[in-house]
Amino acid sequence: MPENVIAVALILPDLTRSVAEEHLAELEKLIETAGGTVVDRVFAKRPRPDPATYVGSGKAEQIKALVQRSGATLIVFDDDLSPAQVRNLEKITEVKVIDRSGLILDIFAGRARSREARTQVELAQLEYMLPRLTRAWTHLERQAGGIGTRGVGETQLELDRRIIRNRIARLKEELEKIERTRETQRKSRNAVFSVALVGYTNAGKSTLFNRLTSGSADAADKLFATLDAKSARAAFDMPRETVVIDTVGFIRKLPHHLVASFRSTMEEAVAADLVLHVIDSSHPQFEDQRAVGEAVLRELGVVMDRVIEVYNKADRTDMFELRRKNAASVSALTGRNIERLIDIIRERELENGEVIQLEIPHNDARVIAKLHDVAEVYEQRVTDRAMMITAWVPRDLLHLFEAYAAIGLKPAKVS
Ligand SMILES: Nc1nc2c(ncn2[C@@H]2O[C@H](COP(=O)(O)OP(=O)(O)OP(=O)(O)O)[C@@H](O)[C@H]2O)c(=O)[nH]1
Ligand SMILES: [Mg+2]
Repeated sequence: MPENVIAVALILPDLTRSVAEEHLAELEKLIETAGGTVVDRVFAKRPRPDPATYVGSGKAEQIKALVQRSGATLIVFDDDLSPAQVRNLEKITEVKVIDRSGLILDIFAGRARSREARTQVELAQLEYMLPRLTRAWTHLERQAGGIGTRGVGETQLELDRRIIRNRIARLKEELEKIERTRETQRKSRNAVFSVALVGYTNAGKSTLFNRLTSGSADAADKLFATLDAKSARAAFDMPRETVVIDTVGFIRKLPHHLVASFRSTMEEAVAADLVLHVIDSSHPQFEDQRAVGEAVLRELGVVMDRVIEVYNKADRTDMFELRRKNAASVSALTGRNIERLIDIIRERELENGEVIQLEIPHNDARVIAKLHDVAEVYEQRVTDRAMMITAWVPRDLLHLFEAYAAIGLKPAKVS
């Protein structure tokens, strides 16, 4: 889409000018991400959107004049438009009109790599397209029916709709299949501790992911640089094997079709033992972005107890001191305070298990090996008969060692 674009936003009564400008700045960034160049921006102050033209017919005429002056070939609106609004606006301005959802879908379509992401994006695009099909085909409606014209008598529009509906059904089936495989993989990874990075787009999730793993996720000053969930083994020391999961970012007014189709990807993150909500604390709208993130997490059913807020980009604000529970202030870019965050992650993991004392006979080498594999051994003493071991064991694996508990499964004191 190497196009010259006019970006349009409404200022409704509950919005201040500066907030509206921030929102438009975000839209511009989305447009640039899609490959467009913003040549003009338009605000329309209104009590409510106009049902026919969204901005009102006077404003629409002004936009038309701007189009002619700037040679723009596309107009992007910061809100979702009805099919009728798009039709009317295109008629007035004589250029292509898309809304926020259409733009985000375009970006996603250009980014999706994995089979799952591609399937999800196509599904979202078709669902977005379905109710908007009318305009292209209205001239074919009301075609005569009757015997001998079955199929032919069906309007082109209905035919197209049916093809799309069939395709949607197929994509949904395919996604279910992918999800089932994913579910099986997840179950087999049960013994692994998982940490998911979620948050607003451009907050620094992938940069943090690269810090916490020896991974090489794409980190870039672009919206939606990441579209495929990615996971890698943690590069820091943990009581048991730990994976870190990078995810697609959230955005204000995310098209709801996308939220639905990206659910399965997000569910992987939601099922994680620990969720790090990454927030760009240097962003003028960071409080809003935090709220958007939290709302999405709640909607996905994440219990807030499992969430740690990571105030990132603290190098820009120089606010590394954060006396808030379940939160850390870091710079993923410079690495500052990352150790503190890792301590928090480790502490959380330790809460998922217990420190116990075990007495394992020497000839039970397999048990000892298993213990070293899944647990954190604090102390190990050799006696004539057995190994006396003090170890942290994940709660769901305690049963494996029950038979060897030296003093029952009571948590032991460690000094
Ligand atoms: N100054 C500063 N910049 C950072 C920090 N962390 C990330 N960035 C920059 O912020 C931009 C976005 O970083 P990403 O890691 O790609 O962000 P993301 O959350 O993965 O974004 P999406 O995948 O697009 O949702 C990049 O230009 C990073 O270099 C930080 O701690 N300080
Ligand atoms: Mg990313």
